[in-house]
Amino acid sequence: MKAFKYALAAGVAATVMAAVPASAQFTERNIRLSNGVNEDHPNGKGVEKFRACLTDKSGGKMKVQGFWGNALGGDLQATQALRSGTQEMVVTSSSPLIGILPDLGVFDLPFLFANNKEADSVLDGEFGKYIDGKLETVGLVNLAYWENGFRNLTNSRRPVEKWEDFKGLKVRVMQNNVFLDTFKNMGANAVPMAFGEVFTALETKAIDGQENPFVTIDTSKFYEVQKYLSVTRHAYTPFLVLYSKKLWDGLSKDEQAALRECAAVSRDEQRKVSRELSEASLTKIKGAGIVVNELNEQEANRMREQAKPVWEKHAATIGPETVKMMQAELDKVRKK
Ligand code: TF8
Repeated sequence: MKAFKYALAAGVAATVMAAVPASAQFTERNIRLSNGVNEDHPNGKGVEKFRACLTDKSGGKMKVQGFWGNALGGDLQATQALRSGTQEMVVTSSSPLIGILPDLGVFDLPFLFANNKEADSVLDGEFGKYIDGKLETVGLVNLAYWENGFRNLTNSRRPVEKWEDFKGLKVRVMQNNVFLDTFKNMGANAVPMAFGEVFTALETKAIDGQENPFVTIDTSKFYEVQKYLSVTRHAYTPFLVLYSKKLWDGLSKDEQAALRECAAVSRDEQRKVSRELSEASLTKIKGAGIVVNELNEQEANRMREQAKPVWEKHAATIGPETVKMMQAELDKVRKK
């Protein structure tokens, strides 16, 4: 029996050794990776894949410790911890970070992407790399773009079927001026608020509504404290998978390569799960008694028109070059 156990242990060790070249340089590391969302969000599967991939590539040396539901602070707070080198990683929306890098505001422009294909092509292509370069200058290494998703409006007052229905609704928006203006411009009473405060604010009716993708409305249980969901798809905000540049610079080339490869592998998994769960989440939300409405084409177009001044107003702050480059990339994708 003992011999059998030893043989088994040796076998396992051999498998691990075989995957990692003898010359590779890996050090025992504990990588703290925080998330604002809960673990049943698609990010849970993304992180699981990331962890498994890193274990494999580093022979078990690089360990990933996931934190969920803002346990290490909100998106912005965690990102600042990365910049000062006191935390390794965060998966965060780009939107709350525009104070750190104004160019990120380009992703917040209303009705920027029309579908997943546009978002994937722009984020995984030249434009994504261009933003990655800018992020490095502010102390952040972006390993990949994961999916947060197309955002939809929920509220407790009435169905929103045309832009005039926003009038007077007290809607929580992210701490982001592009979102603030988009909702003000629709006539809503927009209230910037950190994600961690949203559930309670909805529950106590301090606010009427909020906007997020179906998977977040589901896994953060907003559907329990909301009555109406309007499929507005007014923005697609990506997740950044960030590593502290300060700590990154102390990693070996092998460790850096493993992190990049694993972030890309888990990106594919995270997006796949996000898209599958999106449908399931919508079904669950409907099943919970939320009244769901789509926008008809005419009203969707009117909403898009109504949002246009926000582009003009914010192009200068985001950076005209960045907005122009985004438009050129989108034109390319749309021609394909
Ligand atoms: C928001 C965002 C958040 C994400 C998450 C906390 O509404 O969409 O859901 O940033 O990581 O604040």
